[in-house]
Amino acid sequence: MAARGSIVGGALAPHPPHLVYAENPPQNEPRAECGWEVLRWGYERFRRDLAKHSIDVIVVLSAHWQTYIGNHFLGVPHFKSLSVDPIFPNLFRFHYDLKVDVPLAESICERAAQAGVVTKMMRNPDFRVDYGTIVSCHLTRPAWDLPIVAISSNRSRFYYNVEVMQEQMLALGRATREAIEASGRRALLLASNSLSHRHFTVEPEVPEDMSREHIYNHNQYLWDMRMIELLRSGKTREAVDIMPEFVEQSVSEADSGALTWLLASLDFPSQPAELYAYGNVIGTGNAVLAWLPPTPAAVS
Ligand code: 2X7
Ligand code: FE2
Repeated sequence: MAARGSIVGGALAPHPPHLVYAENPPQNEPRAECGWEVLRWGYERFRRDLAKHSIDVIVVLSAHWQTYIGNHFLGVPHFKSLSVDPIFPNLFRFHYDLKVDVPLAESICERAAQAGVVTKMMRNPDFRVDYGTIVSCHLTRPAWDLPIVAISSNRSRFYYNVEVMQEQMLALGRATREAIEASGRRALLLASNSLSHRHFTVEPEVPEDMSREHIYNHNQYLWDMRMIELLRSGKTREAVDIMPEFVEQSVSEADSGALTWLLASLDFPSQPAELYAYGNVIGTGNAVLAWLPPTPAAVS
């Protein structure tokens, strides 16, 4: 069992709204017949493994909350509203109702600032929470019974360059770990991003028509496989080292800094990540993979 004040585990938890659409939860207005089963069943197995662990809070960094001046943190205890995907309003109209662990958010925000990262608490009660945060949290914990800490993506890769992004995310990761350890909370961390991110250009009439769902560029696929192999063989420092090239070559959503932040927060695990699924959504590459402690039954 994890000690108090620790990161219990972490996951790469991609956020295509299509996956929520295909699950038909009561919060989402559109209805689907099926779709993207490999990824959804992967999330299901992840949730089953997660249920063996006790956690108090989910800390998520989302590629779709984009802030150009620093990393921001949700700083209001409760948010309730409707989230509509700007590109796919036909698939995602989700009524969310979520709690925020504001003290932990403040602590990460403050420690990161002390480490030289520009940070800000977001105190607007009418703020609309981004769909990346919502989708990753919903697929990880559909009961919404835990508070979250939500961190924005400072688009430093665009405003500066990918090296600045890396440096800032390493510092933010250290600050996240220290704040969680000091908080007494047992936390699960989520990097909310796809891997390769080349979209198809013509949408099928039926969104869940799986005959149209595949990778559209072999080089992007090769990059996804290279990154996944590093993560599932415990070579996480190498994964961070190749992140700049990965981001450039595969147009990856890891350009949000989320994956680098996750690996730094976890202190570069040498334990192989468990790969639950890899699959395509509108042609993008998505992996559900996690680092969780071995459970007693799994220890020989
Ligand atoms: O945000 C996304 C994504 N990252 C990948 C696929 C489809 C839609 O939205
Ligand atoms: Fe995305």
